[in-house]
Amino acid sequence: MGFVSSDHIRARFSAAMSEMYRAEVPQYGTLLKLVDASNAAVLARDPALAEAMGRTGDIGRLAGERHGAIRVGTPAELALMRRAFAVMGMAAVGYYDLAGAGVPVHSTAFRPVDQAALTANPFRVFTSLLRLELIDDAALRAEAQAILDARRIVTPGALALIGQAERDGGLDEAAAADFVAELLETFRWHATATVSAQTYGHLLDTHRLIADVVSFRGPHINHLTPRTLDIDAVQAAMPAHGITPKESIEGPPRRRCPILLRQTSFKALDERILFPSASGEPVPGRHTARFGEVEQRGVALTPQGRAIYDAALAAGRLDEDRFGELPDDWDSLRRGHLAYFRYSGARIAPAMLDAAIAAGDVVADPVIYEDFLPVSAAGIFQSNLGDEARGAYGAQASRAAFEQALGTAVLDEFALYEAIEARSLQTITV
Ligand code: OOG
Ligand code: NI
Repeated sequence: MGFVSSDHIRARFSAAMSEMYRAEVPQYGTLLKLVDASNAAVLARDPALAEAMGRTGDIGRLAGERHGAIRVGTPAELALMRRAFAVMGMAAVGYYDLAGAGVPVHSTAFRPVDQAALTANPFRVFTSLLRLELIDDAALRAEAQAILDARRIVTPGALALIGQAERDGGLDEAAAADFVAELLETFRWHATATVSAQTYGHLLDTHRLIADVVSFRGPHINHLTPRTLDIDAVQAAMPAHGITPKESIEGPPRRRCPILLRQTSFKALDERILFPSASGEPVPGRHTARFGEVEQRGVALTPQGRAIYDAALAAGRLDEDRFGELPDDWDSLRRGHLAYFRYSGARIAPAMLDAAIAAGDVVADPVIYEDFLPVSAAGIFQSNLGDEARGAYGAQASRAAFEQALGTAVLDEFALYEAIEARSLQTITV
């Protein structure tokens, strides 16, 4: 039948999205160049890092590595995105509740899960579902619901190809190319709103994010984020390239041994849009939604390591040197079971692991964190929605409702990292 791999479709799709967004938001193209140059500089001055990234295969994925973000309006749209991403080998990992941070959404990340797929292309999409139930005004809530229920966010062609892939178990080269082209339409920017200027105004007054999700044909990609090896350097270089970053970097401080995820973004563009009107003459308006972001990824922490990070974050102690108990050297992180590692090298008896590492017979490389951080995500949302967009949502996390909308449970990120570490251990033990 000649199916192409889901890795191949994902890589094509990621590249097509990048090309489209470069045309839509030129500052994104500038940022890509900046990141490429800074990554080359880091690898040139740090041969040990270059060697380690060569060993794990991480170096090959770096140039094409990025994440995007979309916001969907209904459970049916979320379920449809799950099916579309599944064609590209991407599954929903993790649950992020942002209502507590004043943003009326909950989210997951669609991403590849096993090590081979991640090495091939780790493209991820942070996907948020609007929580319409958090809109107080019943009439507006009903209007938004009706608008969302009436729209179709994927083309008939994409829908047919999703069905074909599900039925046949894959797509051949020609069908994969069609699928990528058709699915791209879902995420393209449309400067014409689907609602009147008046309805847009009401939605905007309720929450900027609600206006962004409800007023357009579908979930336009709102940013794409390349991966840098030195986010401080990129943040410092942005103004000289005409890009104004948000004031501070989200996530952990700079360390010798990077952990989790550090991110910074530049402000959303103020864009001209058109509203339909009863007279047939479009009404001009403006909308801010699309922005840029850059991130640095570090080691994935175990539940114990993550608990230390979360406690430091909650206590506002992130900037303290080494924030307490989370050591800043790879061996202590590994021996303390605070972070995940991938092992390679000679075959040894399990009890000899530490000795073999000390002798240089076995190498432990950090497992890269492939997910997101809820507090950082809230900070990224807020910096682009404006601080006035902070709602007061008492509602608790609603993971069960999210999973019901998705049509499946989200995968547990810790179990995935654990499996990557365990599989690598198997390859070196006798
Ligand atoms: C998503 C914001 C979260 C990240 O990198 O944490 C995010 C959005 O604005 O839709 O992309
Ligand atoms: Ni992002």
